Amino acid sequence: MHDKPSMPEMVPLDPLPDPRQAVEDAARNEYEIMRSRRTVREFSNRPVSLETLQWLIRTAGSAPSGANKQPWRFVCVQDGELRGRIRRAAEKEEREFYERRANEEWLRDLAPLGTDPDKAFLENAPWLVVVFKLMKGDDGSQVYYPEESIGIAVGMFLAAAHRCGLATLTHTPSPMRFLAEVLERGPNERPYMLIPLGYPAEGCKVPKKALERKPLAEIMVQR
Ligand code: IYR
Repeated sequence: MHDKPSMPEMVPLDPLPDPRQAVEDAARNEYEIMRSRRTVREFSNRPVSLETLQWLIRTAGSAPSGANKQPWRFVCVQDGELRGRIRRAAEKEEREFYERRANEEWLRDLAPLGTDPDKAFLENAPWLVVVFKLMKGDDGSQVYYPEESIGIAVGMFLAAAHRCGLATLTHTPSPMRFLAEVLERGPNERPYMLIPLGYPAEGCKVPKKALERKPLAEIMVQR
């Protein structure tokens, strides 16, 4: 008869990670990252590689869209001559806006941001991404919910750039028709937004007012 082997020393099982806690931590971490995004209006001339921009645009292009029609085009401009033309045309519209088109309330709302018709960032950022909305597919087919779709894609672009340590600015000179002419886009493309992309200039500051966000209780309703 053999002795029964004695039990080896036992230790308790490590608790399994709580999957719910993992999701909450991930969501909170995402918040911490995204809340630190700031719109900047002064860019450094430090370059951003074409490959970097290509990944960001692939990310934007992965957005959901109406019937998956992907009604967007991202025109990425570095050419100095084109950017000079874009800046001059945008500043002309912006001067009109600040001097005539904007009403009192609008100007009052903008005052804490310190914006003005000078748009040096259109030439200074390493890239100028001009986003166009497709009113028809390239094959002439219908598109659906283009406004919603392109808004989502641009949001994903801004978030991705921020997560890579890059700064962006959402600029919408109005009207923007001149962009389609300068960039020789076809009749099915409408300018949607100008997005300078790069690193913030050294010592770049942002307006304090722009840091304010509504508290959760004001933006979330639970029923
Ligand atoms: N397009 C102008 C004015 C402007 C309008 C809004 I609304 C802003 O949030 C910021 C600026 C400009 O770019 O100066």
